[in-house]
Amino acid sequence: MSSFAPTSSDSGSAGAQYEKYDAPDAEFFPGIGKIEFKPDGGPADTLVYKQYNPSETVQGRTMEEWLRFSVCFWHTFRGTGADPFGFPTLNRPWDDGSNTIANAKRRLRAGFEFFSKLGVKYWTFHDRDIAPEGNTLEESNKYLDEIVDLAEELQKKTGVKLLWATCNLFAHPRYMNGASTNPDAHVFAYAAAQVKKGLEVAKRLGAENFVFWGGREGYHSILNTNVKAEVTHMAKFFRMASDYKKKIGFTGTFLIEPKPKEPTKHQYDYDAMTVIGFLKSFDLDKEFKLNIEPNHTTLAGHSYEHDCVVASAMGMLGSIDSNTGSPDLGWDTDQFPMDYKNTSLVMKVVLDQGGIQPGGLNFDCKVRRESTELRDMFIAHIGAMDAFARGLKIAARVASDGTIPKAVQDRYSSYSTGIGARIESGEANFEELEKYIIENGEPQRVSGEQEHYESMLNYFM
Ligand code: XUL
Ligand code: CO
Repeated sequence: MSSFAPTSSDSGSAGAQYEKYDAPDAEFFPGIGKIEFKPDGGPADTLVYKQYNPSETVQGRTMEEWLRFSVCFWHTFRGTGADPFGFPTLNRPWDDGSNTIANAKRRLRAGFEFFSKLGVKYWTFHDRDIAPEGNTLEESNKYLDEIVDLAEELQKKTGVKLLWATCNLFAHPRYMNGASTNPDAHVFAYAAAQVKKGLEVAKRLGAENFVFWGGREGYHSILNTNVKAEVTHMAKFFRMASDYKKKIGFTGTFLIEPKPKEPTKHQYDYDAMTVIGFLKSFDLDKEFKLNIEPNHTTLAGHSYEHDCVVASAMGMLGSIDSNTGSPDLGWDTDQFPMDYKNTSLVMKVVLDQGGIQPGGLNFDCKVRRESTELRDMFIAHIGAMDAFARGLKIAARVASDGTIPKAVQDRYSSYSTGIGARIESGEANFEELEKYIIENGEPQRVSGEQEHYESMLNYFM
């Protein structure tokens, strides 16, 4: 059996070039200072904010309050640039590639320097991103505790907070047939034990949310799969997690992150409406909200903003993994979102529902494997933060101008009076509606004016 625990050969720092990063005051990004707001920056000034001004007020709140940006640890501090066809490419001079506590601590210190220089207030992680997995649960928990001690210290020192934590229930071979949907109850139990610890850690670090992404909760072949058993077990797992959350007094919001496919051919948490239907079917909808990732939304065949719109309409939009894909590729490329139209449509949803707190905009994004330098990590985040800041300002102008919201409101005005008001209030029935049609005949044809709306939006871009 292969070992997941740190081995004696990698129990320390792998060489002198890494040792300087072991010092508590080591600098990981020399030459890059705190990123500043410089609205008159030129096109090549990609290491300054030109749109994101954290203290600027938009619709009664600061940009920082609306946007609640977060850096994810897995892509940004565990990504190497390796892909199924090639080896690591990214220059991360502190990372010796070893599975040691010393290396984990260097990555974490690098992370907090990065968050602070960027000026984001939140971070996110999976349990196994920040600490090595051991050969037993007890060993893994011990490593995690040691790293969480440091995370707690760095959070205190920098003021950076934990937007959400999650458990990696998909990478280890034990989870190859699923975690809570695994046909083997022994694996279900392991996943439960791992999430129990994950919740304790989340509570300790003051996580404002806790995410469940069902990375292997689905199937590749229906021939070997009992769908009813699997989704029922998943619901039982969520119920137990919710019970334990209450038991330990963890107050963060539980979020499920939909994704239609990859790694399995069919994932049970296909998209926002599917997850909402699942939660309602198992009476879990009061315990959970959704963490929407637009790259997953487009993989499900929807437009970028669709799942944010649907989740919000149902009162279930809890947080956003704000990335983008390449719809021409058809897999999860986790790119940094740079498109103003996409960010405007998402921020319109956030604005209309009164904010995303206690969720945020988490950059579940990775730099391209060709973007090898440390400055590329900054440029990517800055560009995406600027895109969302610009999107916020556009959405705010759409709202304060009022033309588009008023036009949409007018489009539904027939429900305010007469027969429409009786439908709204639930008083109307089929017999009454039939009588209404016999008396009033054919409805008038009313233009949907899609092009008019598209042109109006472009006015604000
Ligand atoms: C995978 C994905 C995950 C979740 C957390 O596609 O988005 O990183 O965000 O497990
Ligand atoms: Co995600």
